[in-house]
Amino acid sequence: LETYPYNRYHPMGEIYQWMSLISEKYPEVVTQHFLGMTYETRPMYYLKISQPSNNPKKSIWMDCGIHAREWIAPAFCQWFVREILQNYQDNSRIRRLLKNLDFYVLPVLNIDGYIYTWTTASTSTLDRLWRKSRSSHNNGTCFGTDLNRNFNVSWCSIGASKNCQDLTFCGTEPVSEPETKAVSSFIESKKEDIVCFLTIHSFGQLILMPYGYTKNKPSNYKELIQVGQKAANALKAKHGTNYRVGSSVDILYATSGSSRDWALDIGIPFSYTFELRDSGRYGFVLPEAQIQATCEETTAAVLSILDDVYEKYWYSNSAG
Ligand code: 0X9
Ligand code: ZN
Repeated sequence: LETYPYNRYHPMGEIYQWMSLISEKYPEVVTQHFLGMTYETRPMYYLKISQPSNNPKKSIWMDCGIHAREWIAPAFCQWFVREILQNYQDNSRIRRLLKNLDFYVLPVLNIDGYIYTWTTASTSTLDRLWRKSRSSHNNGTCFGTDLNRNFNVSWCSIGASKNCQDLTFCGTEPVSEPETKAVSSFIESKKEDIVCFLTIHSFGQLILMPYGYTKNKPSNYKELIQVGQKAANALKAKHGTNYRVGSSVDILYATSGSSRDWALDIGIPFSYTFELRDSGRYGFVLPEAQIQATCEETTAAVLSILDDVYEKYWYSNSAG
């Protein structure tokens, strides 16, 4: 584990191993838990990072790799977990966060798709760029649901397709896929505790807030913008990378059935999508040479959001 190369992309087998190793090495802070099975019957595990505390705690959720080809996302989840584990004892900021927040991290949401982009990457550029899951439709004539169109929020109303050939195929009904079922039911079961929902994608250098399915603004829009803008500033301070902050539908495009909109609508106030580097030169195929800087700056942004989340709940607790 000491020598695990965090500045490289890893095939799924190595990520499974990494999850086991890290929970063996830091058993008092990180534990591995079963979340559900993928379509192709692979186990999905999340990591819970938690410290004993007398304070009433809140929780945050972060998932990476809902889209198979966005390899920088799982790389970031791993980087972030290491950052927390290496620093929670000596760094007062991270210690304070962990005293007040439990972290749930799902390093690869779309495991079947991720494996598909790896196993066929050497023979076909097209498959390196696979996006969806690997569920079979129309008697095996077409494959994959866009898991980020399959959540139960304004399902398949806009920016999604009912044609299984399409990149944004929304599935046969809301939450038709085992992966979205697993994530939805876990989050539902913990929604009283979870106050922040982060879902990590690439590319575009954006911090996106709800909504994607409507131009209506969420009731906490101003606060979401403020917290998001502060995060973008913290990110830029690391390596000068520019991010834009705004509603998905305003600064990207319309989408329905996305996890982030669903999370906000079930009551999780701080819900964001990150679109990591770059802004188009390499796109989904971000060179490994950029992993470190991307993860450093994204860590700064996520910690900025978590500081704000912590402060908000700490002050409201202490105020009664
Ligand atoms: O289209 C998507 O699902 C995301 N972009 S990506 O290039 N990573 O595929 C954007 C999701 C933003 N969320 C919503 N618009 N709801
Ligand atoms: Zn994506």
